[in-house]
Amino acid sequence: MFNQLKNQFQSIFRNIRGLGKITELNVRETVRQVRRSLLDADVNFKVVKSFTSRIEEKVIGTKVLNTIKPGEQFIKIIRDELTILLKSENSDLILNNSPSIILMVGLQGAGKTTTAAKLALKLKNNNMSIMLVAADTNRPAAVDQLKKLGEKINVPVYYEKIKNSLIICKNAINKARSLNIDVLIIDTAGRLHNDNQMMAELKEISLNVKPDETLLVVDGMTGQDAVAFAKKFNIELPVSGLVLTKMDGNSRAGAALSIKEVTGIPIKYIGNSESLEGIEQFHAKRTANRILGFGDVVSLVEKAERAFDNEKMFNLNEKIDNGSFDLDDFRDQIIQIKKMGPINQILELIPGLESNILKKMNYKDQQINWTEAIINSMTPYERKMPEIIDGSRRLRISKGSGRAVQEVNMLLKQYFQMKKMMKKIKKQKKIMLPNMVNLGN
Ligand SMILES: Nc1nc2c(ncn2[C@@H]2O[C@H](COP(=O)(O)OP(=O)(O)OP(=O)(O)O)[C@@H](O)[C@H]2O)c(=O)[nH]1
Ligand SMILES: [Mg+2]
Repeated sequence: MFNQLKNQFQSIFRNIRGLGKITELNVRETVRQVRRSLLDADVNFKVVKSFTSRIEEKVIGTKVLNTIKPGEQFIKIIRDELTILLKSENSDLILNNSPSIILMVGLQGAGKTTTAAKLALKLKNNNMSIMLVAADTNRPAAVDQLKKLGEKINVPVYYEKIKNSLIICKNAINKARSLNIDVLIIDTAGRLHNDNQMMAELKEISLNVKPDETLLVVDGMTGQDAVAFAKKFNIELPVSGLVLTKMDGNSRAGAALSIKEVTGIPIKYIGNSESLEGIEQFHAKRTANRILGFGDVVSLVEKAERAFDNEKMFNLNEKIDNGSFDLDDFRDQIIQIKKMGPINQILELIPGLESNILKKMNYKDQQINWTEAIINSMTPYERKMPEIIDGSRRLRISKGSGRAVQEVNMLLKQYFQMKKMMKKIKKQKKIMLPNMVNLGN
């Protein structure tokens, strides 16, 4: 996400940090570079202009130049301003009714149906009961698409074989009431620009169902077009929040950085993959950190907390302690890491890992599947006692998993190294623990 801009900010920051002394002249030069990078990333030119002049004013006005670490102060100002640019008062969903209603609206193909299902899964995982409503009666396959998604995530989908989407919505609300559903998510038909009839239909639905949230789904790849559309759309229908989709692709940061400032509507979610887990709540500060290349530790920890099973973590600790960590445990770890999402997206959250290093690592998500395939091709005994895996066993495992023998060798080498490291950790724990007790006294 935001790779192009991230690279540019990293090189700007390297320059600032390298400067022994910062003068008004090089403040101007740096601000000029920031301006150019933002424009290259397709950020709205008015937004860029006011953003950069605020930075320039603050850096020069607050006498940053005379402080001990002017470079760091300068960077902090950029970070604070970027957070302000992205921040909104109400970026959480406000769901106070029973059922609460979320209306998904937007242009054709923006990602409404997919986002409806992603959101359903997310809220369901927060212990809410959800129902999806197939109110797109325009496209024949739309109902089936939502039904399939609903099946995948085990969320009921309300549909009817009639054309009138308002009636479908009304009936769905009654059904949701009778089933004590907490949140109803209505998927509507995608409209084209200037489609008045569709707009009238949406307005009618909105007036009648009185949604708690009207989420405008915009395709992040379309940059300033998305911003202009959101602004126009908001005049016709009150939008309570934005979802920017397809932020995983080559989308530049343009839409994300301009849309709140231009439209005044908060960004509530970001779609970052085609998979149904590919949605994240939008946080201004975390996003600013990511754009500037500072990583996002909070999101990383949250992801890990969700993916890692507490009991398994406890067992792992014990296994490290008694030296019984085997390849079954190794596989368990892999499975848990896989649950955190695509590896590249996880790596992006690590502070200080510059994007050019990431590129060099060129980590492929299949790699983790290949490792799993190799372990799966071992017998249970081999997994418990990896020491017995000799040349001929390695050959058999390689054939069984369809991976080269070198890869099998590499995996075993990594495993033995890991085991060695665990022994060291265990020793350190022993040394540290008595010391800590001493400190406590
Ligand atoms: N990579 C990626 N693809 C996405 C994302 N969100 C949606 N898509 C893809 O975009 C395409 C369109 O998504 P839909 O959810 O059908 O879009 P829609 O707005 O409901 O489309 P209509 O109902 O035809 O107006 C699908 O192929 C989705 O898989 C995302 O965050 N990342
Ligand atoms: Mg759809």
